[in-house]
Amino acid sequence: MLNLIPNFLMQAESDKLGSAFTPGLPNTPKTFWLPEGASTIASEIDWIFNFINYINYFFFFLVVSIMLYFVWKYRQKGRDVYARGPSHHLMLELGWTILPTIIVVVIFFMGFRGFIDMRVPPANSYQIDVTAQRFAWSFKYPNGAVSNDLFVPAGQPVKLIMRSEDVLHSLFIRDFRVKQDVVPGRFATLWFQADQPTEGDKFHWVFCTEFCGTGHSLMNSKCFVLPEADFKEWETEQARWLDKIPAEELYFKAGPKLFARCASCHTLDGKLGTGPSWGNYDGTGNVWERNQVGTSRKVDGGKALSDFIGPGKQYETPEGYLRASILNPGEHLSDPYGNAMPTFRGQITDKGIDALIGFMKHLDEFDAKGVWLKAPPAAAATDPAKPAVK
Ligand code: HEC
Ligand SMILES: [Cu+2]
Repeated sequence: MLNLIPNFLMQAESDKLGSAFTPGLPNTPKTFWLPEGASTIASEIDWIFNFINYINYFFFFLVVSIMLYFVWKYRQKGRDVYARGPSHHLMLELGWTILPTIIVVVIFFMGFRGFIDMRVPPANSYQIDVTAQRFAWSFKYPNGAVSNDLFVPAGQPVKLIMRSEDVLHSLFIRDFRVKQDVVPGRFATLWFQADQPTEGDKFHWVFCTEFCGTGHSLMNSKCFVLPEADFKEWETEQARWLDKIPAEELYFKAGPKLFARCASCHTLDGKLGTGPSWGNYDGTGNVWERNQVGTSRKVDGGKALSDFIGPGKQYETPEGYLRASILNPGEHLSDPYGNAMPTFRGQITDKGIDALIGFMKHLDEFDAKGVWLKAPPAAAATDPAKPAVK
């Protein structure tokens, strides 16, 4: 039995490089228990799931029917009647030991095979680096593009290399039937292949399934599967989108898009979340206005902004301080908040930070959802067939 395992492992791996998964297979249909399966592993997982489920139904009804029958048959008829039942039955004992053992071993082997398939990414996988932080996912592509929603090429194996900036998270793409914990201080990997491009604005949910704090339920992204050529185009576009925007248009073209990465903790309408709203919530003005020297705002448990903003101080200007709040959020904490903001160092470029600060300066030109009020009507029309480039 033991020397079967290495062959079995090698078989699983060679399948992977060969023809185990035929590209272009349709998604597996939605069932009562499971949503539509949209990856090449889905049919295997669903098969095992259904197999175990039917065994459960079978034994559940068997045991419950026998139980009900016995309840009826051996119901107490008189007060002092004790039937002397048989104390041992060899065939029965053997039967209910051997049969479940066989079933369990079969399930184990099927599960083990699926497990190996899921653990061994094909050599030609497309790699995406994933960072989990409270409370957002961020995806980085080989050409340097970064996004908060996951975009993948159809018909190609995709490998995610994942790490956490803070606590335990877990990436779960229900429709792909894949899930992997992301433990701080370690790299975790996961792979899948989706053959069917997502149509229009349809997508597959990417969830965090490890309770990671108050914003956990907001830690969801969308996964779009694009046809190979569209994906290439998206990737190139995504890597360059900021560069192409002239400086004076940054705050309204890039600001709201970048704000999407802050919106799980900061609002624009004055409602407090995990972090302070960027709107005016306490009469000291919006995020730009209240970060000027001379406002009544307090940081670090009672310090005034003038303690560290101004000529010759730690930051020359409020812009410098806001920039530092994004790159080193723990340095000065806005009262009464704790150190809950992740750093965006390496994730948002200088130009992106300029765009965000410009956005803060012009907040009065945006509605509470971050829509630019001065937008000419034509600019609002976007092609609904293509997911918005974030
Ligand atoms: C996980 C939640 C979270 C996310 C995401 C987040 N922040 Fe924060 N942010 C906070 C918290 C909490 C504070 C208050 C403590 C502090 O000052 O670090 C804060 C404070 C700030 C401050 C200074 C305080 C103020 O309002 O005057 C700025 C500026 C800021 N965040 C900008 C950003 C930007 C820009 C982004 C997105 C790129 C972002 N934050 C994303 C939680 C978050
Ligand atoms: Cu999480």
